[in-house]
Amino acid sequence: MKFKSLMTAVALVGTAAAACAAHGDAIDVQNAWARTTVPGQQATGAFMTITAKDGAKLVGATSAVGVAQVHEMKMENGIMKMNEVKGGLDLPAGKAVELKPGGYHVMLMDLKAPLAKETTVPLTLMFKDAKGVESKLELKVPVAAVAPGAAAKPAAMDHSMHMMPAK
Ligand SMILES: [Cu+2]
Repeated sequence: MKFKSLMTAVALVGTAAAACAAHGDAIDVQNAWARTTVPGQQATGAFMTITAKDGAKLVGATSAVGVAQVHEMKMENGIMKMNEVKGGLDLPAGKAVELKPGGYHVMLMDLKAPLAKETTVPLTLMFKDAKGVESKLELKVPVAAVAPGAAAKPAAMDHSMHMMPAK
């Protein structure tokens, strides 16, 4: 798959937020983080807030650490389930779309090694704009046990959910 390099940006989350804005990038990613894993754990989630200035769809993701998929988590018949978002996650123009535990997330599966805290994982997000033009955004996502800035809370429930990726 070939992407236009026009909108490609390497954003080191946090430090590069201002630089992104300065370049007038159409897509802004804030507060990205990926959840730590323990040895033997095959899957985890990456979370962030994405704003597409002119609207776009998040159509996919790739990562060197394993298989990446855009997932949606929701209740079905009283059971929390997650599925790949088919056709892309809609990012309405100018609206911050939150990917967070219990909702949309980027699933990282078939992990080659545990994700340790205070490391980063490379993550490439693929977008398609209203005209169908594809672009990608390369991120270095910090690994953390809980959402940065969020109050510490038990993560056991989220972990159990992530043990069952829908294939
Ligand atoms: Cu998932």
